[in-house]
Amino acid sequence: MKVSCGEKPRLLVVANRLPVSAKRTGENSWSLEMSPGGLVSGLLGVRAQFDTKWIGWPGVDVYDDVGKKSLCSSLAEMKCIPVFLEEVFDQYYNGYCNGILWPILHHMGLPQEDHNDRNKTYQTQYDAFKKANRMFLDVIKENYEEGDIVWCHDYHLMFLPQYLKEYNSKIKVGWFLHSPFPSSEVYKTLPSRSELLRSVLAADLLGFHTYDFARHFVSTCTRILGAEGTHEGVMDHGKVTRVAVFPIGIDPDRFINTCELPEVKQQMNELKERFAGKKVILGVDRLDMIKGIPQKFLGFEKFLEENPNWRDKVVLVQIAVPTRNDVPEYRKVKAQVHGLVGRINGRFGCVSSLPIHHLDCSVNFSYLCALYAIADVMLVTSLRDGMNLVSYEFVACQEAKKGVLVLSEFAGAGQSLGAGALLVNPWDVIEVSSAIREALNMPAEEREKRHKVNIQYVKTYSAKKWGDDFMSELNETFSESEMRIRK
Ligand code: ADQ
Repeated sequence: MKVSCGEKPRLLVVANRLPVSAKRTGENSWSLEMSPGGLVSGLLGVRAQFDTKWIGWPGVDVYDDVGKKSLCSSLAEMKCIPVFLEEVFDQYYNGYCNGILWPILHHMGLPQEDHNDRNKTYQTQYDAFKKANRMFLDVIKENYEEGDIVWCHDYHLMFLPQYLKEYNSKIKVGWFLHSPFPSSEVYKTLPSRSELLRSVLAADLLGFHTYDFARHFVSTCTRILGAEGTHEGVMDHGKVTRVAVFPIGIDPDRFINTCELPEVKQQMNELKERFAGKKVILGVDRLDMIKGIPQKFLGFEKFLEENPNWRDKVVLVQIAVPTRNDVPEYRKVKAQVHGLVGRINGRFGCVSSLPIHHLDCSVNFSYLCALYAIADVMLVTSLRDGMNLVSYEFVACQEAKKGVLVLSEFAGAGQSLGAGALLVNPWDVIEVSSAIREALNMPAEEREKRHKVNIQYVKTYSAKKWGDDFMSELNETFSESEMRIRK
């Protein structure tokens, strides 16, 4: 492996989005802000161990050369390299990635549209998807040095492993899926199902959050491609692709240490004062249909209906950062969420107090930690979720309070934190309501016991471990396949 002068191995992380969003402040000037999201949080823990460069879309359309050049140099200071996707972005990202792949991977199937229109739209979006993957390849080619490891992330880049190997079969390529992988019965509705599978199989190592997702992937390859499932992964046309499980984590110390800062303690005191006399249930999600925010509100409404004695003693604080506003389904879910907040606050609120505080916004890191730390209950009701790092972040901030995590069994985290959390089926409003009651009434001793199990897991299965494990498996897999080729 070639090592840079910093003595660390070089790693090119390639993901749809850079970890920062750029905003133009002048002809030649840009402001750069960290963008929220699980992938970013997970990879922050990995960057330290490698000489890492991040390649991805900068979150903004730039059409002029002056702008492109100045943005490149601003981003270079943060070891980020932009891929300018202007011409294809809408069809690639809003269309194919978020309109087609995202719902399929989350078990929702293809969106219902007029059949003829759909075929036409599908083809346009699919072509844009391929073109965007080629544009990522072009930027990698400009920056690749022999020996670099290329780690591709997520469903946006399903063609990249194949393109990379066609360019240079010696590149060490890993691909990690941050979302679930559905059963083959759902996946096979996708018109381009085989091409996409074959393309990711070109990688040396494929990673998934949970055993179930990896198993679904392997059996999908056997059923759709006629490939063979082996103990290593998938064998297709004589090529073995390693498939393995790497549950992502967070950097727990970052959260634990932030909770100790005086300004964060001050924010906690202000929040405690603001909600004095009430228990706080917290929700923190991207405003996405997979996060089950309407189901969360329906469960909470049921709880208020069935437990009148709690009505003036509990508040649900929901911080929902809007995402993917250009996709119609997301606008629909936003409207549905707002309708439910109005209904529940109308039914159970009074002039001086409302049961739901719903904010469509992102909050800064220290305020997020303060919110996690003062909450009595964290309510995660994802309908499907690759992992759900919010639940890990809550646990890391609860060293003092030892609050209760109510967690969807359909989040990957349901498998990792299931022993310490109260698991729920978010579709079952009665079950969610009962779990809220149980969490609010849970004795301190029981809370402590559950927290201990959770925090131990969160500290052990950190983002650093996730990155280390993926990288060492990739190195090992690559050396083995090199040896096989030499033989
Ligand atoms: P996400 O769907 O973005 O990630 P999640 O893992 O919960 O979901 O991560 C969300 C991140 O965004 C957290 O770090 C959280 O702190 C931050 N965040 C969310 N709402 C916020 C708000 N209002 N203000 C500030 N920050 C906010 C995808 C998959 C997940 C998978 C991750 C990582 O969908 O299933 O766990 O990638 O693989």
